[in-house]
Amino acid sequence: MAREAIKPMIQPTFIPLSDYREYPVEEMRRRAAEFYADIRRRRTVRDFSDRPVPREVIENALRAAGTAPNGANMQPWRFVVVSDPSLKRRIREAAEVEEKDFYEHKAPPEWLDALAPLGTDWRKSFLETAPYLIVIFSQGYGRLPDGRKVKHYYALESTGIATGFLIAALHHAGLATLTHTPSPMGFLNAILDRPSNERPFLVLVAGYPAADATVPLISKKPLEEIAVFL
Ligand code: IYR
Repeated sequence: MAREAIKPMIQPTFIPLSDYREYPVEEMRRRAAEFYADIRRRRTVRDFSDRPVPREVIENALRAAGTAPNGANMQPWRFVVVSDPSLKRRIREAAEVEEKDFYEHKAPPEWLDALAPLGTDWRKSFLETAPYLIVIFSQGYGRLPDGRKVKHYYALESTGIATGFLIAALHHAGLATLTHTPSPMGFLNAILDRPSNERPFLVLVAGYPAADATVPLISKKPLEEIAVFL
């Protein structure tokens, strides 16, 4: 027997789409080209300066991340912004323990080969040098004030989209970032005192690049390799 439709208790409220902007098509072309030209300058940086960054810049980048599309608008993310030197040191020390194990024991040769062009190793001094570590957690479920669980949908996909917005926002502001994924990342819950429904997603290192920063010579796939038009 077909399940009877259960009417949700909450009815939607609709408002006009008043913030949408249509651009004349030439302006649209120009904007698309300019955005690409700007975002393609973004590089993952591993040499950071310790120069301070205004907290307001980080706050607005996080507000931008918080506008990301996400499953059922549950906004299943939590950004823990770490600037305290002793917390940064503890994160570096714990990350380096995991990373040393990864590079020296756990990583299969194929993985190490794939990482070779990037020149990475287990040393993560940037975790102490950079002014901000934004530790991003994904909430598999939420909690109501009374402690009951609220189901989240597409939590990891949603957190990934928000993280993309955050990286783009920080780049737009003129900061460099590094997406760092120590593996496993459980130590982040312990150090940052996060509850068990929050899973570490990645550590986004943010700041100015060091004056003598270098980046690996790598390339991005051309459009023909990443897209198909049918
Ligand atoms: N987590 C390690 C290894 C690493 C893995 C991938 I996949 C990268 O794109 C880069 C590094 C590290 O941070 O060094």
